[in-house]
Amino acid sequence: MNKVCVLGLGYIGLPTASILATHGFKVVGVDVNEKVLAKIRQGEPHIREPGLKTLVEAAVKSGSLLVRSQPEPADVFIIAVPTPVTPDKKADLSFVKSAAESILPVLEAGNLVILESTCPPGTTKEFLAPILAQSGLEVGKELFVAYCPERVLPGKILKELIGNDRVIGGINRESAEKAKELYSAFVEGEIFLTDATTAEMVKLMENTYRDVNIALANEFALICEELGIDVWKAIELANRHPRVNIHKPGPGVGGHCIPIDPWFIAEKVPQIARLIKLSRQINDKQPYRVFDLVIQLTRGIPSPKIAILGVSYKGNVDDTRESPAKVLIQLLKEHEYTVTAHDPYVEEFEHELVGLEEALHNADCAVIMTDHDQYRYLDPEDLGKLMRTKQVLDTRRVLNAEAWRKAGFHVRILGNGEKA
Ligand code: SAJ
Repeated sequence: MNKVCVLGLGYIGLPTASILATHGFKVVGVDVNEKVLAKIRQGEPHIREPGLKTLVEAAVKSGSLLVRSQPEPADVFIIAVPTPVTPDKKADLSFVKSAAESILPVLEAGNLVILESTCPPGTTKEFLAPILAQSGLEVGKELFVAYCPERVLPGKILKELIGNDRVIGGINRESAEKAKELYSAFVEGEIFLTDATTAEMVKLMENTYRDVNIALANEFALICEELGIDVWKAIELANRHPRVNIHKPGPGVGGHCIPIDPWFIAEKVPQIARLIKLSRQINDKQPYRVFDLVIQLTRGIPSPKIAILGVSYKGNVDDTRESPAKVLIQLLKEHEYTVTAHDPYVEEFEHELVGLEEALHNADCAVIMTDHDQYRYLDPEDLGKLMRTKQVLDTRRVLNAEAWRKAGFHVRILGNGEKA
């Protein structure tokens, strides 16, 4: 195994291609987006991720990472393309299909094809393998096929690509063994072998566990508000139990994984996956809950202006996919609120982004939607002077509420029903 062709140079494909290229492999990265290719050719990643620029630069400069718009013959093909969810909550496998079809002309006996994209259980066996069989090669004997989910956390991708344990599901044992050989070149975590459908399910279970846990936290938040207590304190105390790990409530669940992956299980077994679907509904409702709180806080204020702080889906990343802030901004605009938005990480967004001071100028309520570290250290004295009404709604509990209250703010924290 010398040459690896990585299809899809996004959040997973690009870091994986660069790591392989700096671990002794000749790597050809393939993407359909010419702009992405042009940037990478200059050693510039098109996504922001700690450490990635240095790595891509090194990989490109050394000549070990080349980028192309079409696949080339290689020993291993890694498919890392997006698998979005359709409006009726089914996996859209069209990118997997076109990536698989694009390698048909260059596949050779002895090749290994690895799917990394998140997929409904059964995809590798029932969807990918039949496409690859069109090459004329016998899958499992002449052509090895495995599913190896990525499990890395945006913001820590490079560290986790190397350090995390990996699960590899082969279409047969030989396929899994071959894939293990590849990942062993850079993975320092343990590698576990299983069958392809189990590996697909493992990936979906990890993210579904998190979604259901967050839904429970969000439900606890509503209950605690009703009971006049603080959910954050209650969760902290409950989590002192050695076998309890309740996640955090918040304004909703975003990103390209957790709000989507549970649907890939539900589409296969809609009658059985009741808790999974209910949790999705609970989490999707959270931005509406935040909207209700904004209405309460601005009641009686003529033409209220709301400043949204943070539009990415979570702290310290620039990714706005499925971000709860999008839903909230849309709702506010539909109800004729004046809205300004600020985010220190995000460069491109569907609504205009402005500087922090401009966002807060004359605002009647600041809404913290993302737990960027920078927001923890905001100075309420300074910011209060900019605002028309000193109110802040903290949906992530990042502020020092006492300091803000001292500066004259009315502070509302999602999930805290205590009378301030
Ligand atoms: N969130 C909460 N409360 C919490 C934790 C998260 O409301 O207690 C929200 C976040 O603010 C965010 C969303 O959930 O909007 C998802 O964030 P995340 O940090 O939980 O997850 P992702 O989407 O950045 O990455 C997840 C990870 N999965 C797990 O931790 C099980 C990552 O390891 C996966 O590789 C990734 O999904 C993926 O690609 O599938």
